[in-house]
Amino acid sequence: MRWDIFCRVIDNFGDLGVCWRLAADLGARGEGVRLWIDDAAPLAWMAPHGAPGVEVLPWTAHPPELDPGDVVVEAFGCDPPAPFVHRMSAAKPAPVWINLEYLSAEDYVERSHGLPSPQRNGLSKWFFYPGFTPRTGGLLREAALMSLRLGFDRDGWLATHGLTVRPKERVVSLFCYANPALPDLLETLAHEPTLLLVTPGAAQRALGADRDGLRVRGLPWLTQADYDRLLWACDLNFVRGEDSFVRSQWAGAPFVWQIYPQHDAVHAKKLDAFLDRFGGDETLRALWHAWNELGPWPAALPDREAWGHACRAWRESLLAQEDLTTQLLGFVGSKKVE
Ligand code: TRH
Repeated sequence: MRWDIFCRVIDNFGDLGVCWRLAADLGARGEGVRLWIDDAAPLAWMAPHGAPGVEVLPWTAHPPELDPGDVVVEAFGCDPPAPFVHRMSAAKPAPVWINLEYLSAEDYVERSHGLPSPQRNGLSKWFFYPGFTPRTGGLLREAALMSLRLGFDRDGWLATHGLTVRPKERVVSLFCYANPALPDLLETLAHEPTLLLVTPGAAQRALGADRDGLRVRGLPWLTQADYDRLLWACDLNFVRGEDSFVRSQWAGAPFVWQIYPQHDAVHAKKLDAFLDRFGGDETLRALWHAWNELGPWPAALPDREAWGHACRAWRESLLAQEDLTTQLLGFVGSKKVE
């Protein structure tokens, strides 16, 4: 099929990150994708070589006047341009119109996933919710992901980035927003030998020099594929937003999520909804709350072995679920015959 994916960047990299990942995954499955984006600049580091089957188009004030394909995905309610929507309603047959929503573990997702929203032009827009349970649209997971993860050469990959792990050193990655708990984290990490690998942006700006027990190394922006490998290389990953959060779950190592903060504190509810499903114990909850300014810094990190076990068990439960792209293809197929 021919797909049009519309993406408007609100801030950060998650909007583009998710849309690019979906576009590339569809392309890898033989679909033809046009990704309409208002700011494609981060693709220069996220995906410098592009992806088979994916064409990137500028979403400017006067975007190219192209006819819609078979499926239109509007990411996160971004409202495709009015002339394009007009052409959608004139098309015979009309394309299947999907609104791909933000990820949440909250209960409303199961209730809302797959519902239609009738539009004034006579078309239906279908809500498609990613999620962690079988009654949601699932999570993006490329077909080859787990086999690549299995065959991963950790030391080799680290070496290509000029990094060597010392004996008995723990490796931790850090991708975060500005975070007042950072000094507490550094203090805690330094209790045992740690190599801290820090992504660009807020994390790097806030970090100082090495100290006893803690070696700090700044990284450049990595490609999406290489960022996965960073997560695979680490014993503990600090992630944020939406896409890196999901990728850390596929990595299978302990992870700590800094949720995207919202003004009305709805993010606290969203964070707890995930913790409730994940089933973390009190030490884990305390750490996650502290990292999100929702509680005091805990005395210790969760028990490493139990934490690792919980993350691998969680990954297994997610692997039992169909991935988002497969589900989306099935969903679109069912709407086309109606
Ligand atoms: O950048 P983010 O904070 O994005 C956020 C969230 O999606 C949030 O929910 C949304 O409301 C807001 O954007 C607008 O975090 P996220 O979702 O992890 O996206 C980062 C992307 O960048 C992800 O696709 C991984 C990618 N990435 C790389 O490709 N290379 C890198 O080196 C790093 C650090 C990230």
